[in-house]
Amino acid sequence: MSKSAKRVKAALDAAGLNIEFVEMPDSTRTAEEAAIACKVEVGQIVKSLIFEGQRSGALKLLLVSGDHQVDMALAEKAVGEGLMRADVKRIRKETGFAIGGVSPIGHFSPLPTYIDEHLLDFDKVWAAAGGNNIVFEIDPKILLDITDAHTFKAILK
Ligand code: 5CA
Repeated sequence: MSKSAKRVKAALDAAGLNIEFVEMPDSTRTAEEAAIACKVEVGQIVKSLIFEGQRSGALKLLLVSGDHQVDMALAEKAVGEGLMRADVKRIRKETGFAIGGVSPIGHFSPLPTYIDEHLLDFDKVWAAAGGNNIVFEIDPKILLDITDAHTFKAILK
């Protein structure tokens, strides 16, 4: 397992969860690819998107269903400030994850987290485990709990 995946595993263990990671033979880099690999609806894939607060400069983590997209006005309302996409190099340096493998948990330091309420419609969702072909399954309510997330509304793609 990569260092990044080990960090995700350690964070899940610390939250009292014993979750098996699944290493896929094919890429899970995008939500569409992950849905095929996991044999689930694309809506059940968790996209872990990193934004930067325009006022605070702080990174914010938005967990969005694979069949939803962020509506900037709704997201900014939830977060309480303007948002812009974070720089890829900054994401790598500050979270420890590369695009395509950003996990909802196990960042170098925890980020303020917001979860698309649509993810809570499913019994199980799948998220990146720190690499571009490694994923894990989790109850979205537990994901909300362990990331201390606020809910927000995203919109259908
Ligand atoms: N492994 C899958 C889900 S299991 C995954 O990580 N999906 S994702 O949607 O969270 O990650 C890909 C996302 O990274 C894209 O939706 C996009 O928002 C973002 N992304 C891709 N390329 C770039 C880029 N060049 N700069 C900033 N963000 C990017």
